Amino acid sequence: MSNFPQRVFSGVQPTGNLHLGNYLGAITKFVDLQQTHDCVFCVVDLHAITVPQDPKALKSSIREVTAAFIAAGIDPVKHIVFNQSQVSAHAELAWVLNCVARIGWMNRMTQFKEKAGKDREAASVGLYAYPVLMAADILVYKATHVPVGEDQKQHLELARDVAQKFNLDYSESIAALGLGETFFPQPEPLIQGPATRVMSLRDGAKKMSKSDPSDNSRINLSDDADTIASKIRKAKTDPEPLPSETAGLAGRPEADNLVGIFAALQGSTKAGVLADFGNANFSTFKTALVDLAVASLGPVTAGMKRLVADPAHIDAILCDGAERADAIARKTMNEVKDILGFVRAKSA
Ligand code: AQP
Repeated sequence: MSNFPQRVFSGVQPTGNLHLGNYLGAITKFVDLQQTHDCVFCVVDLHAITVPQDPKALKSSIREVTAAFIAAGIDPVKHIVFNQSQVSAHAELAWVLNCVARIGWMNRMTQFKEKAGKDREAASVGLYAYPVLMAADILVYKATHVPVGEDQKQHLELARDVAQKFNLDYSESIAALGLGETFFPQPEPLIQGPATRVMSLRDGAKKMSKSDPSDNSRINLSDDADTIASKIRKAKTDPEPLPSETAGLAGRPEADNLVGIFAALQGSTKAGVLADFGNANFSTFKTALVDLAVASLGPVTAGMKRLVADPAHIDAILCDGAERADAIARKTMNEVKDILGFVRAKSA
């Protein structure tokens, strides 16, 4: 692991309605990590088509996610920002890794069960194979660190298993080619902070999600100040005032969620928030949360709006990022082909 240069990879699906969970669980972490790491951030459009997409909406979602990255503070010049379908090595490596991953491992993936629902037979093969594509996304850059929300933890574990099995299955070939003791690193999930799993504003037991039919369940990055205020005011709570210590949040999922959101937006901790708001009633707390959310998200929303108004500029950023990503991914893919024993043109 330590032999690999540190590199961050992560992705966001362009499936519409980017929300506060995506922002706090992933995008703000990306922004912080670019100070210390070499980063690759991807708009994972190949993942998006595992469920039906309207082509026009998909295209604008790809640009919108890119705009969100940049408006939040990601630097596409120092780091790499691109959309997955422009770098064919993702799909190529995913096929190879499909032949490494075991069906038993895939059958344990809880997100497939949730997303496929009752009619599993009708789900796409792509939805089933999604975690292997995610492993390929990470491993094609030999990424060592992957900032994600808690919902992606199991997929990260699968990526680690796939990397390990590839290294083991092909250890002789890897050594014979002088490609080191292990070819792929064991990518580490980075799941930290008070908002690794932001919950629905309508139900503290459900994850805030793009696909929730209730728009009031989430704060979208495209919401204006009035909409944010109205959604927070309507957010489900319980009748008790806030506790003054975190232990008092146990068994109070809605209170826990709102305190976690506040802490993440403020860059503090739940304990810090409760030190200020312990014994406060929800109406006082929600007023402060509205102010904080509007002040934090307002500039991001405005920046996104500005950026999406110039699609040619966004497309140029994505094309430049894809070229730089391709140079890294192509090298890995060529090495993988050599490891497997495929014949290839040496100039490729
Ligand atoms: N509620 C959440 N809290 C914290 N982090 C979250 N993430 C998603 N929801 C939350 C993190 O955001 C990143 C991008 O997610 P994604 O777009 O790739 O896919 P997702 O996890 O499937 O997002 P949704 O909103 O939940 O979409 P649907 O409704 O389609 O299932 C990831 O790092 C994810 O962990």
